[in-house]
Amino acid sequence: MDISPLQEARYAYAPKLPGALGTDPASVAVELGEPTEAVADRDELKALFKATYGKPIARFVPGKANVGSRRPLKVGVILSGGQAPGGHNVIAGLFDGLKRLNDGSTLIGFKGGPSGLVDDKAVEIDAKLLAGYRNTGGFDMIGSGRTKIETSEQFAASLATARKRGLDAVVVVGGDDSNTNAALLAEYFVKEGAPVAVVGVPKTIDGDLKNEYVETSFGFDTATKTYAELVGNIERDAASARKYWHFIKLMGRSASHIALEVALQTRPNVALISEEIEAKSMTIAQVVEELVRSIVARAEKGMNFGVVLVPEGLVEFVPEFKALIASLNELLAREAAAFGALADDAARLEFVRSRLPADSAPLYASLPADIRSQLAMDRDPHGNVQVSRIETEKLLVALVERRLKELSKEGRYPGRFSALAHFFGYEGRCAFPSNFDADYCYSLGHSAALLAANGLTGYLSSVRGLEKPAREWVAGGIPLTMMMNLERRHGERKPVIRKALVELDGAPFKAFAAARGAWAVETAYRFPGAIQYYGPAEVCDRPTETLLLEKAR
Ligand code: FBP
Repeated sequence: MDISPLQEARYAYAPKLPGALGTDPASVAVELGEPTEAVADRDELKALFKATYGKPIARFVPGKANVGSRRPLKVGVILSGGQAPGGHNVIAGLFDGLKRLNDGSTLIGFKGGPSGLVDDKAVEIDAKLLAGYRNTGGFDMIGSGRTKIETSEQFAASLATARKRGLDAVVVVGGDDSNTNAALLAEYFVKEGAPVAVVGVPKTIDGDLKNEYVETSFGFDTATKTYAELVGNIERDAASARKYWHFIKLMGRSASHIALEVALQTRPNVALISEEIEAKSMTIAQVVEELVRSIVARAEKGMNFGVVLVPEGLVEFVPEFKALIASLNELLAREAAAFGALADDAARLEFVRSRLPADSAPLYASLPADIRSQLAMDRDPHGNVQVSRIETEKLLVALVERRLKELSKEGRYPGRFSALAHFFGYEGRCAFPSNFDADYCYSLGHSAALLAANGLTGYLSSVRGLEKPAREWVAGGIPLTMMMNLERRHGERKPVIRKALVELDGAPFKAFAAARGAWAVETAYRFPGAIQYYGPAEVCDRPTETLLLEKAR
Protein backbone atom coordinates (compact mmCIF):
# COMPACT_ATOMS: atom_id res chain seq x y z
CA MET A 1 0.00 0.00 0.00
CA ASP A 2 1.21 3.51 -0.78
CA ILE A 3 1.11 5.26 2.57
CA SER A 4 1.85 8.86 3.48
CA PRO A 5 5.17 9.78 5.12
CA LEU A 6 3.30 10.78 8.31
CA GLN A 7 1.48 7.44 8.40
CA GLU A 8 4.80 5.65 8.06
CA ALA A 9 6.31 7.76 10.84
CA ARG A 10 3.32 7.25 13.13
CA TYR A 11 3.57 3.46 12.84
CA ALA A 12 6.93 3.80 14.54
CA TYR A 13 5.76 6.14 17.34
CA ALA A 14 6.11 4.54 20.78
CA PRO A 15 3.24 5.79 22.95
CA LYS A 16 4.12 6.90 26.45
CA LEU A 17 2.76 4.88 29.38
CA PRO A 18 2.15 5.80 33.03
CA GLY A 19 5.28 4.99 35.05
CA ALA A 20 3.56 2.23 37.01
CA LEU A 21 2.61 0.37 33.80
CA GLY A 22 5.85 0.91 32.00
CA THR A 23 7.73 -1.74 33.91
CA ASP A 24 7.52 -5.52 33.85
CA PRO A 25 3.90 -6.63 34.50
CA ALA A 26 5.26 -8.81 37.29
CA SER A 27 5.96 -5.60 39.14
CA VAL A 28 2.51 -4.05 38.70
CA ALA A 29 0.30 -4.52 41.73
CA VAL A 30 -3.39 -3.75 41.99
CA GLU A 31 -4.49 -1.67 44.94
CA LEU A 32 -8.21 -1.83 45.81
CA GLY A 33 -9.90 0.98 47.74
CA GLU A 34 -13.08 1.07 49.80
CA PRO A 35 -16.49 -0.07 48.46
CA THR A 36 -18.13 2.64 46.37
CA GLU A 37 -21.63 4.06 45.91
CA ALA A 38 -23.49 5.29 42.83
CA VAL A 39 -23.92 9.03 42.24
CA ALA A 40 -27.69 8.72 42.92
CA ASP A 41 -30.56 6.22 43.17
CA ARG A 42 -28.38 3.87 45.20
CA ASP A 43 -31.01 1.41 46.44
CA GLU A 44 -32.53 0.91 43.02
CA LEU A 45 -29.10 0.46 41.43
CA LYS A 46 -28.07 -1.98 44.16
CA ALA A 47 -31.13 -4.05 43.30
CA LEU A 48 -30.42 -3.91 39.57
CA PHE A 49 -26.71 -4.68 39.89
CA LYS A 50 -26.77 -7.26 42.69
CA ALA A 51 -23.48 -8.86 41.63
CA THR A 52 -21.45 -5.86 40.51
CA TYR A 53 -22.68 -2.86 42.54
CA GLY A 54 -20.33 -0.97 44.82
CA LYS A 55 -16.96 -2.45 43.87
CA PRO A 56 -13.84 -0.61 45.01
CA ILE A 57 -11.77 1.71 42.82
CA ALA A 58 -8.73 -0.14 41.46
CA ARG A 59 -5.33 1.45 40.99
CA PHE A 60 -2.19 -0.02 39.46
CA VAL A 61 0.93 0.72 41.46
CA PRO A 62 4.52 -0.42 41.30
CA GLY A 63 5.06 -3.45 43.49
CA LYS A 64 4.93 -7.19 43.47
CA ALA A 65 1.97 -8.43 41.40
CA ASN A 66 -0.50 -9.47 44.10
CA VAL A 67 -3.44 -10.73 42.08
CA GLY A 68 -3.91 -11.39 38.45
CA SER A 69 -3.44 -14.14 36.06
CA ARG A 70 -0.32 -14.78 34.02
CA ARG A 71 -1.96 -17.62 32.07
CA PRO A 72 -2.76 -16.96 28.40
CA LEU A 73 -5.95 -14.92 28.14
CA LYS A 74 -8.49 -14.69 25.38
CA VAL A 75 -10.06 -11.25 25.15
CA GLY A 76 -12.62 -9.76 22.76
CA VAL A 77 -12.76 -6.06 21.89
CA ILE A 78 -15.65 -3.99 20.52
CA LEU A 79 -15.58 -0.43 19.14
CA SER A 80 -18.98 1.13 19.74
CA GLY A 81 -20.64 4.30 18.42
CA GLY A 82 -19.10 7.21 16.55
CA GLN A 83 -15.44 7.21 15.54
CA ALA A 84 -12.98 8.97 17.84
CA PRO A 85 -9.23 9.40 17.25
CA GLY A 86 -7.28 6.85 19.27
CA GLY A 87 -9.51 3.77 18.98
CA HIS A 88 -6.77 1.82 17.25
CA ASN A 89 -4.35 2.75 20.02
CA VAL A 90 -6.71 1.36 22.66
CA ILE A 91 -6.55 -1.92 20.74
CA ALA A 92 -2.76 -1.63 20.44
CA GLY A 93 -2.39 -0.98 24.19
CA LEU A 94 -4.71 -3.87 24.98
CA PHE A 95 -2.84 -6.21 22.64
CA ASP A 96 0.61 -5.26 23.91
CA GLY A 97 -0.60 -5.39 27.52
CA LEU A 98 -2.00 -8.90 27.06
CA LYS A 99 1.11 -10.11 25.26
CA ARG A 100 3.35 -8.73 27.97
CA LEU A 101 1.39 -10.68 30.54
CA ASN A 102 1.61 -13.85 28.47
CA ASP A 103 2.76 -14.16 24.88
CA GLY A 104 0.18 -16.88 24.30
CA SER A 105 -2.75 -14.50 24.91
CA THR A 106 -5.07 -13.74 22.01
CA LEU A 107 -7.18 -10.74 21.06
CA ILE A 108 -10.37 -11.04 19.03
CA GLY A 109 -11.90 -7.97 17.39
CA PHE A 110 -15.68 -8.10 17.09
CA LYS A 111 -16.68 -6.53 13.80
CA GLY A 112 -19.09 -3.66 13.31
CA GLY A 113 -19.73 -2.80 16.97
CA PRO A 114 -21.74 -4.66 19.63
CA SER A 115 -23.64 -6.61 16.96
CA GLY A 116 -20.34 -8.40 16.23
CA LEU A 117 -20.52 -9.98 19.69
CA VAL A 118 -24.21 -10.85 19.36
CA ASP A 119 -23.77 -12.38 15.89
CA ASP A 120 -20.25 -13.69 16.50
CA LYS A 121 -18.62 -11.80 13.65
CA ALA A 122 -14.97 -11.46 14.55
CA VAL A 123 -11.39 -11.41 13.40
CA GLU A 124 -8.26 -12.33 15.33
CA ILE A 125 -6.05 -9.29 15.84
CA ASP A 126 -2.43 -10.26 15.47
CA ALA A 127 0.77 -8.21 15.40
CA LYS A 128 0.73 -8.02 11.61
CA LEU A 129 -2.81 -6.68 11.36
CA LEU A 130 -2.18 -4.21 14.17
CA ALA A 131 1.03 -2.89 12.60
CA GLY A 132 -1.02 -1.20 9.87
CA TYR A 133 -3.12 0.75 12.38
CA ARG A 134 -0.88 1.84 15.26
CA ASN A 135 -1.17 5.55 16.08
CA THR A 136 -3.57 6.17 13.21
CA GLY A 137 -7.15 7.47 13.31
CA GLY A 138 -10.35 5.71 12.35
CA PHE A 139 -12.09 2.56 13.52
CA ASP A 140 -11.63 0.73 10.23
CA MET A 141 -9.54 -2.13 11.62
CA ILE A 142 -12.71 -3.80 12.96
CA GLY A 143 -15.44 -1.21 12.34
CA SER A 144 -17.99 0.18 14.77
CA GLY A 145 -21.76 0.22 15.20
CA ARG A 146 -24.55 1.67 17.30
CA THR A 147 -26.46 -1.55 18.14
CA LYS A 148 -27.43 -1.71 21.79
CA ILE A 149 -27.42 -5.07 23.54
CA GLU A 150 -30.89 -4.74 25.07
CA THR A 151 -33.12 -7.77 24.61
CA SER A 152 -32.76 -11.00 26.56
CA GLU A 153 -32.01 -12.77 23.25
CA GLN A 154 -29.11 -10.36 22.59
CA PHE A 155 -27.70 -10.92 26.08
CA ALA A 156 -27.99 -14.68 25.69
CA ALA A 157 -26.38 -14.56 22.23
CA SER A 158 -23.50 -12.46 23.62
CA LEU A 159 -22.92 -15.02 26.33
CA ALA A 160 -23.08 -17.85 23.81
CA THR A 161 -20.38 -16.13 21.71
CA ALA A 162 -18.20 -15.54 24.78
CA ARG A 163 -18.54 -19.19 25.83
CA LYS A 164 -18.03 -20.58 22.35
CA ARG A 165 -14.85 -18.56 21.95
CA GLY A 166 -13.67 -19.22 25.50
CA LEU A 167 -13.31 -15.53 26.29
CA ASP A 168 -11.88 -14.36 29.61
CA ALA A 169 -12.97 -10.78 28.98
CA VAL A 170 -14.79 -8.42 26.65
CA VAL A 171 -13.55 -4.83 26.33
CA VAL A 172 -16.18 -2.32 25.20
CA VAL A 173 -14.81 0.94 23.81
CA GLY A 174 -17.65 3.44 23.83
CA GLY A 175 -19.49 6.45 25.21
CA ASP A 176 -21.97 6.75 28.08
CA ASP A 177 -24.59 4.49 26.48
CA SER A 178 -22.13 1.79 25.43
CA ASN A 179 -20.54 1.75 28.87
CA THR A 180 -23.97 1.51 30.50
CA ASN A 181 -24.41 -1.50 28.23
CA ALA A 182 -21.04 -2.85 29.39
CA ALA A 183 -22.21 -2.60 33.02
CA LEU A 184 -25.38 -4.54 32.20
CA LEU A 185 -23.38 -7.17 30.33
CA ALA A 186 -20.94 -7.53 33.23
CA GLU A 187 -23.86 -8.07 35.62
CA TYR A 188 -25.49 -10.58 33.28
CA PHE A 189 -22.31 -12.64 32.85
CA VAL A 190 -21.83 -12.89 36.63
CA LYS A 191 -25.48 -13.84 37.14
CA GLU A 192 -25.11 -16.57 34.51
CA GLY A 193 -21.99 -17.88 36.22
CA ALA A 194 -19.75 -17.03 33.27
CA PRO A 195 -16.22 -15.98 34.29
CA VAL A 196 -16.01 -13.33 31.55
CA ALA A 197 -14.94 -9.89 32.76
CA VAL A 198 -16.43 -6.86 31.00
CA VAL A 199 -14.29 -3.74 30.92
CA GLY A 200 -15.26 -0.36 29.40
CA VAL A 201 -13.06 2.32 27.85
CA PRO A 202 -14.26 5.98 27.77
CA LYS A 203 -14.56 7.13 24.15
CA THR A 204 -16.30 10.06 22.47
CA ILE A 205 -15.16 13.22 20.75
CA ASP A 206 -18.14 14.94 22.43
CA GLY A 207 -16.32 15.06 25.77
CA ASP A 208 -19.56 14.34 27.66
CA LEU A 209 -18.35 11.14 29.33
CA LYS A 210 -16.48 12.68 32.21
CA ASN A 211 -16.89 13.05 35.94
CA GLU A 212 -14.85 13.15 39.09
CA TYR A 213 -13.05 9.97 38.04
CA VAL A 214 -12.94 10.23 34.26
CA GLU A 215 -10.96 13.34 33.40
CA THR A 216 -11.75 13.20 29.70
CA SER A 217 -13.01 10.80 27.08
CA PHE A 218 -10.50 9.94 24.41
CA GLY A 219 -10.81 11.61 21.02
CA PHE A 220 -11.90 14.98 22.47
CA ASP A 221 -8.31 16.23 22.42
CA THR A 222 -7.63 15.43 18.76
CA ALA A 223 -11.07 16.39 17.46
CA THR A 224 -11.05 19.80 19.16
CA LYS A 225 -7.48 20.47 18.02
CA THR A 226 -8.50 19.61 14.46
CA TYR A 227 -11.53 21.92 14.59
CA ALA A 228 -9.48 24.64 16.31
CA GLU A 229 -6.94 24.51 13.49
CA LEU A 230 -9.72 24.95 10.92
CA VAL A 231 -11.45 27.71 12.90
CA GLY A 232 -8.12 29.52 13.39
CA ASN A 233 -7.47 29.33 9.65
CA ILE A 234 -10.92 30.74 8.93
CA GLU A 235 -10.35 33.53 11.46
CA ARG A 236 -7.16 34.49 9.67
CA ASP A 237 -8.94 34.43 6.35
CA ALA A 238 -11.76 36.55 7.77
CA ALA A 239 -9.29 39.08 9.16
CA SER A 240 -7.44 39.17 5.82
CA ALA A 241 -10.40 39.43 3.45
CA ARG A 242 -12.50 41.53 5.87
CA LYS A 243 -15.73 40.77 4.06
CA TYR A 244 -17.37 37.66 5.53
CA TRP A 245 -19.00 36.57 8.73
CA HIS A 246 -18.41 32.82 9.16
CA PHE A 247 -21.01 30.83 11.08
CA ILE A 248 -19.45 27.50 12.06
CA LYS A 249 -21.43 24.65 13.55
CA LEU A 250 -19.32 22.18 15.51
CA MET A 251 -20.21 18.56 16.20
CA GLY A 252 -20.74 17.38 19.73
CA ARG A 253 -24.33 16.16 19.92
CA SER A 254 -26.04 17.72 23.00
CA ALA A 255 -23.20 19.06 25.11
CA SER A 256 -21.24 22.18 24.08
CA HIS A 257 -17.84 20.97 25.34
CA ILE A 258 -16.40 20.99 21.81
CA ALA A 259 -17.63 24.51 21.01
CA LEU A 260 -16.35 25.77 24.36
CA GLU A 261 -12.92 24.17 23.96
CA VAL A 262 -12.55 25.45 20.38
CA ALA A 263 -13.59 28.92 21.58
CA LEU A 264 -10.94 28.84 24.31
CA GLN A 265 -8.35 27.87 21.71
CA THR A 266 -9.36 30.34 18.99
CA ARG A 267 -11.19 33.32 20.61
CA PRO A 268 -13.97 33.82 18.05
CA ASN A 269 -16.27 36.86 18.17
CA VAL A 270 -19.18 34.81 19.49
CA ALA A 271 -19.47 31.22 20.71
CA LEU A 272 -22.93 30.07 21.70
CA ILE A 273 -23.08 27.63 24.60
CA SER A 274 -26.30 25.62 24.62
CA GLU A 275 -26.27 24.97 28.36
CA GLU A 276 -26.19 28.72 29.08
CA ILE A 277 -28.99 29.41 26.61
CA GLU A 278 -31.15 26.81 28.33
CA ALA A 279 -30.26 28.08 31.82
CA LYS A 280 -31.30 31.60 30.80
CA SER A 281 -34.41 30.29 28.98
CA MET A 282 -33.42 32.35 25.95
CA THR A 283 -35.68 32.56 22.91
CA ILE A 284 -34.23 32.19 19.43
CA ALA A 285 -34.82 35.95 18.96
CA GLN A 286 -32.64 36.65 22.01
CA VAL A 287 -29.89 34.42 20.62
CA VAL A 288 -30.10 36.37 17.36
CA GLU A 289 -29.91 39.66 19.32
CA GLU A 290 -26.68 38.51 20.97
CA LEU A 291 -25.14 37.84 17.56
CA VAL A 292 -26.45 41.10 16.14
CA ARG A 293 -24.92 43.09 19.01
CA SER A 294 -21.46 41.86 18.06
CA ILE A 295 -22.05 42.34 14.32
CA VAL A 296 -23.30 45.92 14.78
CA ALA A 297 -20.52 46.86 17.22
CA ARG A 298 -17.88 45.56 14.82
CA ALA A 299 -19.54 47.24 11.82
CA GLU A 300 -19.37 50.54 13.70
CA LYS A 301 -15.60 50.06 13.85
CA GLY A 302 -15.46 49.23 10.14
CA MET A 303 -15.12 45.48 10.70
CA ASN A 304 -17.73 43.73 8.60
CA PHE A 305 -16.30 40.32 9.31
CA GLY A 306 -16.29 37.86 12.13
CA VAL A 307 -16.52 34.26 13.35
CA VAL A 308 -19.37 32.63 15.25
CA LEU A 309 -19.29 29.13 16.76
CA VAL A 310 -22.53 27.20 17.07
CA PRO A 311 -22.77 23.93 19.01
CA GLU A 312 -24.48 21.06 17.19
CA GLY A 313 -27.20 20.55 19.79
CA LEU A 314 -28.18 24.22 20.14
CA VAL A 315 -31.83 24.08 19.06
CA GLU A 316 -32.72 21.44 21.63
CA PHE A 317 -31.58 23.82 24.36
CA VAL A 318 -33.67 26.77 23.21
CA PRO A 319 -36.85 26.07 25.22
CA GLU A 320 -39.33 27.29 22.58
CA PHE A 321 -37.53 25.27 19.90
CA LYS A 322 -37.49 22.20 22.10
CA ALA A 323 -41.26 22.55 22.53
CA LEU A 324 -41.69 22.90 18.76
CA ILE A 325 -39.67 19.72 18.13
CA ALA A 326 -41.70 17.84 20.75
CA SER A 327 -44.96 19.03 19.15
CA LEU A 328 -43.74 18.01 15.69
CA ASN A 329 -42.70 14.56 16.93
CA GLU A 330 -46.05 14.05 18.59
CA LEU A 331 -48.08 15.36 15.64
CA LEU A 332 -46.28 13.22 13.08
CA ALA A 333 -46.43 10.10 15.26
CA ARG A 334 -50.17 10.61 15.79
CA GLU A 335 -50.95 11.36 12.16
CA ALA A 336 -48.25 9.29 10.47
CA ALA A 337 -50.61 7.60 8.00
CA ALA A 338 -52.32 10.83 6.85
CA PHE A 339 -48.93 12.59 6.56
CA GLY A 340 -47.43 9.69 4.60
CA ALA A 341 -50.30 9.79 2.09
CA LEU A 342 -49.76 13.44 1.12
CA ALA A 343 -48.84 14.04 -2.50
CA ASP A 344 -45.97 16.53 -2.29
CA ASP A 345 -43.78 18.66 -0.03
CA ALA A 346 -46.06 21.70 -0.31
CA ALA A 347 -48.97 19.64 1.02
CA ARG A 348 -46.79 18.22 3.81
CA LEU A 349 -45.67 21.68 4.90
CA GLU A 350 -49.23 22.95 4.96
CA PHE A 351 -50.34 19.87 6.90
CA VAL A 352 -47.78 20.58 9.60
CA ARG A 353 -48.38 24.34 9.68
CA SER A 354 -52.13 24.00 10.11
CA ARG A 355 -51.99 21.33 12.82
CA LEU A 356 -49.27 22.56 15.18
CA PRO A 357 -50.51 23.69 18.62
CA ALA A 358 -50.91 27.44 19.15
CA ASP A 359 -47.75 27.75 21.27
CA SER A 360 -45.50 26.27 18.56
CA ALA A 361 -47.14 27.43 15.32
CA PRO A 362 -45.84 31.05 15.30
CA LEU A 363 -42.21 29.96 15.75
CA TYR A 364 -42.57 27.39 12.98
CA ALA A 365 -44.14 29.97 10.66
CA SER A 366 -41.34 32.44 11.37
CA LEU A 367 -38.55 30.07 10.29
CA PRO A 368 -36.87 30.19 6.88
CA ALA A 369 -38.51 27.85 4.33
CA ASP A 370 -35.68 25.29 4.13
CA ILE A 371 -35.57 24.90 7.93
CA ARG A 372 -39.36 24.37 7.97
CA SER A 373 -38.90 21.61 5.38
CA GLN A 374 -36.05 20.01 7.33
CA LEU A 375 -38.19 19.95 10.46
CA ALA A 376 -41.18 18.43 8.72
CA MET A 377 -39.49 16.06 6.31
CA ASP A 378 -36.08 14.97 7.61
CA ARG A 379 -36.98 12.32 10.16
CA ASP A 380 -35.19 9.35 11.70
CA PRO A 381 -36.46 5.73 11.46
CA HIS A 382 -38.57 6.31 14.61
CA GLY A 383 -40.25 9.29 12.96
CA ASN A 384 -38.50 11.89 15.13
CA VAL A 385 -36.97 15.16 13.93
CA GLN A 386 -33.27 14.58 13.17
CA VAL A 387 -32.05 17.37 15.38
CA SER A 388 -28.38 16.91 14.46
CA ARG A 389 -29.25 17.37 10.77
CA ILE A 390 -30.92 20.75 11.28
CA GLU A 391 -28.70 23.33 9.65
CA THR A 392 -28.61 25.63 12.68
CA GLU A 393 -25.72 27.63 11.25
CA LYS A 394 -27.82 28.52 8.18
CA LEU A 395 -30.89 29.16 10.32
CA LEU A 396 -28.94 31.71 12.36
CA VAL A 397 -27.49 33.36 9.25
CA ALA A 398 -31.00 33.79 7.84
CA LEU A 399 -32.45 35.15 11.08
CA VAL A 400 -29.52 37.51 11.63
CA GLU A 401 -29.78 38.77 8.06
CA ARG A 402 -33.48 39.47 8.54
CA ARG A 403 -32.84 41.39 11.77
CA LEU A 404 -29.96 43.40 10.30
CA LYS A 405 -32.19 44.51 7.42
CA GLU A 406 -34.67 45.87 9.96
CA LEU A 407 -31.92 47.67 11.85
CA SER A 408 -30.48 49.01 8.64
CA LYS A 409 -33.86 50.51 7.67
CA GLU A 410 -34.01 52.15 11.08
CA GLY A 411 -30.52 53.55 10.52
CA ARG A 412 -29.10 51.47 13.38
CA TYR A 413 -26.77 49.25 11.36
CA PRO A 414 -24.12 50.90 9.22
CA GLY A 415 -22.49 47.73 7.87
CA ARG A 416 -22.65 45.14 5.10
CA PHE A 417 -23.43 41.56 6.07
CA SER A 418 -22.21 38.69 3.95
CA ALA A 419 -22.17 35.33 5.68
CA LEU A 420 -20.82 31.85 5.00
CA ALA A 421 -21.98 28.75 6.85
CA HIS A 422 -19.80 25.73 7.71
CA PHE A 423 -20.20 22.49 9.62
CA PHE A 424 -17.15 20.74 11.07
CA GLY A 425 -17.76 17.29 12.47
CA TYR A 426 -16.59 14.29 10.51
CA GLU A 427 -13.36 16.19 9.71
CA GLY A 428 -12.19 15.65 13.29
CA ARG A 429 -13.35 12.15 14.16
CA CYS A 430 -10.69 10.14 12.36
CA ALA A 431 -7.64 12.40 12.44
CA PHE A 432 -4.29 10.88 13.41
CA PRO A 433 -4.55 10.92 17.22
CA SER A 434 -2.59 13.73 18.84
CA ASN A 435 0.29 12.56 21.02
CA PHE A 436 -2.02 13.08 24.00
CA ASP A 437 -4.71 10.80 22.57
CA ALA A 438 -2.15 8.30 21.23
CA ASP A 439 -0.57 8.01 24.71
CA TYR A 440 -3.86 8.18 26.64
CA CYS A 441 -5.54 5.52 24.49
CA TYR A 442 -2.55 3.19 24.58
CA SER A 443 -2.51 3.55 28.38
CA LEU A 444 -6.27 2.94 28.60
CA GLY A 445 -5.85 -0.23 26.53
CA HIS A 446 -2.96 -1.41 28.70
CA SER A 447 -4.94 -0.74 31.83
CA ALA A 448 -7.92 -2.66 30.36
CA ALA A 449 -5.61 -5.65 29.83
CA LEU A 450 -4.58 -5.54 33.49
CA LEU A 451 -8.20 -5.21 34.65
CA ALA A 452 -9.07 -8.26 32.55
CA ALA A 453 -6.11 -10.22 33.91
CA ASN A 454 -7.24 -9.41 37.42
CA GLY A 455 -10.80 -10.55 36.67
CA LEU A 456 -12.09 -7.07 37.54
CA THR A 457 -15.49 -6.95 35.86
CA GLY A 458 -17.86 -4.00 35.53
CA TYR A 459 -15.00 -1.49 35.48
CA LEU A 460 -14.14 1.44 33.26
CA SER A 461 -10.47 1.58 32.39
CA SER A 462 -9.14 4.80 33.86
CA VAL A 463 -6.02 6.91 33.51
CA ARG A 464 -5.83 10.04 35.67
CA GLY A 465 -3.57 12.98 36.41
CA LEU A 466 -3.71 13.83 32.71
CA GLU A 467 -2.51 17.40 33.18
CA LYS A 468 0.89 15.98 34.13
CA PRO A 469 3.48 14.29 31.89
CA ALA A 470 2.42 10.76 30.89
CA ARG A 471 4.98 9.09 33.18
CA GLU A 472 3.10 10.52 36.17
CA TRP A 473 -0.36 9.39 35.03
CA VAL A 474 -2.15 6.94 37.32
CA ALA A 475 -3.91 3.94 35.73
CA GLY A 476 -6.61 1.74 37.18
CA GLY A 477 -10.32 1.04 36.98
CA ILE A 478 -13.50 2.80 38.13
CA PRO A 479 -16.57 0.67 38.91
CA LEU A 480 -19.19 1.49 36.28
CA THR A 481 -22.04 1.43 38.80
CA MET A 482 -20.36 4.31 40.61
CA MET A 483 -21.10 6.66 37.67
CA MET A 484 -24.72 5.64 37.27
CA ASN A 485 -28.12 6.98 38.14
CA LEU A 486 -31.63 6.30 36.89
CA GLU A 487 -33.13 8.43 34.14
CA ARG A 488 -36.36 8.33 32.15
CA ARG A 489 -35.74 6.92 28.69
CA HIS A 490 -38.64 6.10 26.35
CA GLY A 491 -41.05 6.32 29.26
CA GLU A 492 -39.13 3.98 31.60
CA ARG A 493 -36.63 4.56 34.39
CA LYS A 494 -33.35 3.08 33.22
CA PRO A 495 -29.86 2.86 34.71
CA VAL A 496 -27.52 5.14 32.77
CA ILE A 497 -24.12 6.75 33.13
CA ARG A 498 -24.75 10.46 33.67
CA LYS A 499 -23.98 12.57 30.59
CA ALA A 500 -21.77 15.52 31.51
CA LEU A 501 -22.95 18.85 30.08
CA VAL A 502 -20.98 22.11 30.27
CA GLU A 503 -21.13 23.36 33.86
CA LEU A 504 -21.77 27.06 34.01
CA ASP A 505 -19.91 27.32 37.31
CA GLY A 506 -17.02 25.24 35.97
CA ALA A 507 -13.59 26.75 35.28
CA PRO A 508 -13.66 26.41 31.44
CA PHE A 509 -16.97 28.25 31.07
CA LYS A 510 -15.95 30.89 33.60
CA ALA A 511 -12.70 31.56 31.73
CA PHE A 512 -14.65 31.91 28.49
CA ALA A 513 -17.34 34.12 30.05
CA ALA A 514 -14.72 36.46 31.51
CA ALA A 515 -13.09 37.04 28.11
CA ARG A 516 -15.91 36.90 25.57
CA GLY A 517 -17.06 40.51 25.97
CA ALA A 518 -13.81 41.75 24.45
CA TRP A 519 -13.76 39.04 21.76
CA ALA A 520 -17.25 40.11 20.59
CA VAL A 521 -16.05 43.57 19.61
CA GLU A 522 -12.32 43.26 19.03
CA THR A 523 -10.41 40.97 16.72
CA ALA A 524 -8.69 38.83 19.33
CA TYR A 525 -8.29 35.69 17.24
CA ARG A 526 -5.79 33.02 18.25
CA PHE A 527 -4.35 30.58 15.70
CA PRO A 528 -3.57 27.14 17.13
CA GLY A 529 -2.29 25.73 13.80
CA ALA A 530 -2.16 22.06 12.87
CA ILE A 531 -1.61 19.31 15.43
CA GLN A 532 2.13 18.72 15.81
CA TYR A 533 3.37 15.20 16.40
CA TYR A 534 7.11 15.82 16.54
CA GLY A 535 8.82 18.64 18.38
CA PRO A 536 8.89 20.24 21.84
CA ALA A 537 6.54 18.73 24.44
CA GLU A 538 4.84 22.09 25.09
CA VAL A 539 3.77 22.16 21.44
CA CYS A 540 3.10 18.44 20.91
CA ASP A 541 1.81 17.03 24.19
CA ARG A 542 -0.31 19.86 25.62
CA PRO A 543 -3.78 18.67 26.70
CA THR A 544 -6.95 20.68 26.01
CA GLU A 545 -7.63 24.02 27.69
CA THR A 546 -10.73 22.44 29.22
CA LEU A 547 -8.67 19.77 30.96
CA LEU A 548 -6.03 22.21 32.13
CA LEU A 549 -8.62 24.65 33.51
CA GLU A 550 -10.58 21.89 35.21
CA LYS A 551 -7.48 20.44 36.82
CA ALA A 552 -6.21 23.85 37.95
CA ARG A 553 -9.22 24.24 40.28
P1 FBP B 1 -20.49 8.98 20.05
O1 FBP B 1 -21.27 9.63 21.14
O2 FBP B 1 -20.98 7.63 19.71
O3 FBP B 1 -19.02 9.00 20.34
O4 FBP B 1 -20.68 9.84 18.70
C1 FBP B 1 -20.36 11.17 18.65
C2 FBP B 1 -20.84 11.85 17.39
O5 FBP B 1 -19.74 12.15 16.57
C3 FBP B 1 -21.64 13.11 17.72
O6 FBP B 1 -20.81 14.22 17.94
C4 FBP B 1 -22.53 13.25 16.51
O7 FBP B 1 -23.70 13.96 16.81
C5 FBP B 1 -22.82 11.83 16.15
O8 FBP B 1 -21.74 11.06 16.63
C6 FBP B 1 -22.99 11.61 14.67
O9 FBP B 1 -23.37 10.30 14.46
P2 FBP B 1 -23.25 9.53 13.08
O10 FBP B 1 -21.86 9.03 12.99
O11 FBP B 1 -24.20 8.41 13.24
O12 FBP B 1 -23.57 10.47 11.97
